[in-house]
Amino acid sequence: MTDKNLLIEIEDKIAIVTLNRPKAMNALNEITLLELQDAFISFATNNEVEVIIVTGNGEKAFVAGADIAAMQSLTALKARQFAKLGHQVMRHIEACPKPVIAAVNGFALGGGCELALGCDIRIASENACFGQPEVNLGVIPGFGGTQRLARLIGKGRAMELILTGNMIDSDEAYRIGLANKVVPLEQLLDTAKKMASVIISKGAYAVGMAKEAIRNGLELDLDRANQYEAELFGLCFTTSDQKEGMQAFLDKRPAKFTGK
Ligand code: DAK
Repeated sequence: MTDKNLLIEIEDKIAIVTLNRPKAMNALNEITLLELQDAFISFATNNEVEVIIVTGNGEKAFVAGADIAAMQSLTALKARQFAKLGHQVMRHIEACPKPVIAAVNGFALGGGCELALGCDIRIASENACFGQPEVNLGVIPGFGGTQRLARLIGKGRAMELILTGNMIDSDEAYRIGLANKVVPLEQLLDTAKKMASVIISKGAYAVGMAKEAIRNGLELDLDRANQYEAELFGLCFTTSDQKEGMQAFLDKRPAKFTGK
């Protein structure tokens, strides 16, 4: 598989995945989705990667959506396959045992907003814009937007964004909890890397368990979710990181985690 639609750089345990179709505002076509899928399958087991940052090439767009030119003439069957592929990719991102930060550097529309929603944390540049404009095209969000947006920002706000197709700026995205923070564009990647480094300094096993507990727990009722949390909490006590973390606290020294 070629990697021309995606640029992948790995440094200091951080993988930076850059959507690289700037002439089409980094729109997601089938090949790009397949490349994203391959990338996330490999990150899951790559010991050189502990946090992944997803961003877009250029200063205008994170991802302006699914590729409208490629979608326009799809048959119903092909459209269903395309939507399924998108769902699969978002699932690989969500299920990745390593945290994924979206560094949203411009338009995050349609499938682009859905890609950001599939990530664990969203940092937006001041010029970022979010929206689910699919109704303008006579369709509905097809990569999980109707579900994840409502889960993240609540039913009423998701209804408004999806039914009007309106775009919101980064301040509004921050206000409603769609963006975790907003920074000037030139600080975006550094901010994401700094956050990634903070996460990497913790025990990788515990970080992965915490992600899993939050993600899967949200799909359960509270009693089952708490039970699930207790199981994962117990599992942490099989690790040397738990022993090291607690001993280091008692010794009043920084912990040296190994991710084991
Ligand atoms: N797809 C393909 N090309 C795109 C694109 C997109 N989503 N967005 C922009 N481009 C291309 C433009 O066509 C243009 O190409 P050239 O004419 O230069 O060849 C180039 O990027 C620059 O765009 P503009 O000239 O329009 O630039 P502006 O700065 O004036 O405007 C914009 C930027 C992002 C506001 C505007 O381009 C725009 O509104 N783009 C479309 C945004 C949008 O509607 N996104 C949602 C896409 S629909 C499903 C599966 C998936 C989905 C739904 C259903 N199932 C199978 C059921 C998902 C749907 C979507 O994501």
